[in-house]
Amino acid sequence: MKANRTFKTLLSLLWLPALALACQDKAASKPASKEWWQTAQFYQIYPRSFKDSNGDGIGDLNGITSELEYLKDLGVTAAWLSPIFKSPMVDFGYDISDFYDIQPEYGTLDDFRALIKRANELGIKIILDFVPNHSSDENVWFKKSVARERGYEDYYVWHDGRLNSSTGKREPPTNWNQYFRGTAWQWNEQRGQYYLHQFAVQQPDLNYRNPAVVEQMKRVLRYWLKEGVAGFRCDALPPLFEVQRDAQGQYPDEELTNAIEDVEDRAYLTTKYIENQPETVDMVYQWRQVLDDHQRIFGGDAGVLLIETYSPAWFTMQFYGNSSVNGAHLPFNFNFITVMEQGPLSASNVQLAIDLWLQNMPAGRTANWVLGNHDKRRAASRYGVEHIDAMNMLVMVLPGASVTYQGEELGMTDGWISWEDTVDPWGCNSDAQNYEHYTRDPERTPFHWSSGKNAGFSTGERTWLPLAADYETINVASEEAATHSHLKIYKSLVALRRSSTILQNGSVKYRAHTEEVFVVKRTLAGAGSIVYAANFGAAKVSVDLREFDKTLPSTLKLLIRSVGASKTEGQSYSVSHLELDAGEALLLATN
Ligand SMILES: *[C@@H]1O[C@H](CO)[C@@H](O)[C@H](O)[C@H]1NC(C)=O
Ligand SMILES: *[C@@H]1O[C@H](CO)[C@@H](O)[C@H](O)[C@H]1NC(C)=O
Ligand SMILES: *[C@@H]1O[C@H](CO)[C@@H](O)[C@H](O)[C@H]1NC(C)=O
Ligand SMILES: CC(=O)N[C@H]1CO[C@H](CO)[C@@H](O)[C@@H]1O
Ligand SMILES: [Ca+2]
Ligand SMILES: [Ca+2]
Repeated sequence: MKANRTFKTLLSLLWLPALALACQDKAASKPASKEWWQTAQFYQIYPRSFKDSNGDGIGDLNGITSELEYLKDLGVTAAWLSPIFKSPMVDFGYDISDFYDIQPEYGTLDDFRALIKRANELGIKIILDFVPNHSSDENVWFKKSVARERGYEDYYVWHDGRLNSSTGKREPPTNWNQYFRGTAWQWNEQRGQYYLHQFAVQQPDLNYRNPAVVEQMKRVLRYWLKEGVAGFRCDALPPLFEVQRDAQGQYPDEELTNAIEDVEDRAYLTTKYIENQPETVDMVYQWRQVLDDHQRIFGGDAGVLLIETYSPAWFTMQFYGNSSVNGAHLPFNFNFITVMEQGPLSASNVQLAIDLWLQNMPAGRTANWVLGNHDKRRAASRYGVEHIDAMNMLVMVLPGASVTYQGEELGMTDGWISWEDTVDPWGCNSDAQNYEHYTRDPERTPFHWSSGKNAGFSTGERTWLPLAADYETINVASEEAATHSHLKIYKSLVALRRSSTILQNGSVKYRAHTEEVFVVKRTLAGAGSIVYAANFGAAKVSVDLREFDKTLPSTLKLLIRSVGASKTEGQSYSVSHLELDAGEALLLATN
């Protein structure tokens, strides 16, 4: 989704570039044993583009199962799969026609069970995408609702619309826009009413003010928990609830933002009444209860709830829960995407992104760090390939959990997709001149396994999206074969985080040392310190880290370095004259 305008305003207010204070993590250093998700490395799989097992050019479940060894080798704790449920694929699985079944082109329920079984054997947890806001218009619930079948009349958000007093014609109930451009209301001839769709026309919004819907969606959660999933990543939370209707059954219009002239764009209007309602927070607390109840009854590890919400901090942080109720384990922290989109890659921007999370996070909760997903330009394209190691290191040296979108470990960049090959509805709702601004296809191109046919993704004649051009050099096989590669660095990072008590339990101190150099120090009494230093600038620099922390010893031992760096692991380097090439990033240790 596009960066929210309110959030931008908030950011400009909080923009304090020169503030070089070291901050202590509130929740860290607490000597309590951690739960699995608190230090987890999550890995997002976009199933359509991960691995194709049958040559139809579309990734599938058996493909994922066949590559679970790869995830094991990466060392990740859990994989979350973008939607694998039955779907007409208008929004590539985010339009679900049966929440209880698998999309046939991805496989069967038995294939899914085989995937879970193999993942269990390898010690990898599987998390599913839960898409609560809407279903597909081909879902039987919607068909029954259109037909006003008993029990389904109010499953979706229906409205008569309003009459235009000057033309006498029927018009949509409000001026609300969907995310994918244009009105959020669609007239349904059969029912004789409009329905709300905050996303595409084929994605009608479920009505969460109907208790039957709330209960149905909890059933969905319980159903997949029984199939052995380790939790859910909940999709698109901001639009879950809309404001209550007034006494006449009407909804209010949104106001002009004056930020943009394109009347079709979501950002043309405010989203006061259609996003971030308090009832949405409470619904997440209820889902958490479903997961906790499941664990209480059936035992096993805690099921985890991850939340997708591009919302301002005041709203996002509420998802964690409050002093009396637990909410989501981890509301995704998108600051490395949203905050860093606002300006050039710089140490002060990195600091702002971290500050905005840690300073707003309620005490005792667990932080998390996300670099990308299938809605955003790939991390290596956004930050620059030369900074991908620095960013992968950063999310793993900071306290809490982190999330990798498939390909970030390789430094994969975006593909280029012609207008003819464009399939994303957001792109398709635009036109041949402007689609590149909206389309999300470039970050969804198939994963690169090798430099062979279709990058080893598929044996078929064609793939559902064309490959990115750089697959011959950026792929698993060649990065495995190289002495130094993004992939090898990524694996060392995961291994270090899994074994290091300092990274798991240590306190954190960080700052923009200069406009270019960012420094993090993790410390655990008795175990020592791990120091991260990265140069986001374009020139070589020499820094004195004693200015950052007087207690550092005169030298530090190199643990992990970015691909181009000329330093050697295991060697010691001066703390007062630490030289960093442009784009260089290091992890160093006190012993
Ligand atoms: C009523 O229709 C006219 C003519 O199409 C239009 O200009 C006007 O904005 C409409 N009024 C409302 C309240 O939508
Ligand atoms: C916590 O959230 C619950 C559920 O929304 C609410 O009823 C309760 O008042 C909140 N408690 C505090 C202390 O904010
Ligand atoms: C973190 O600290 C807790 C409590 O002191 C300890 O039980 C746990 O083993 C530590 N974690 C690691 C990885 O050392
Ligand atoms: C990152 C992500 O999951 N984005 C999805 C958010 O929800 C909409 C609608 O379900 C999808 O179109 C996005 O792909
Ligand atoms: Ca396939
Ligand atoms: Ca909704």
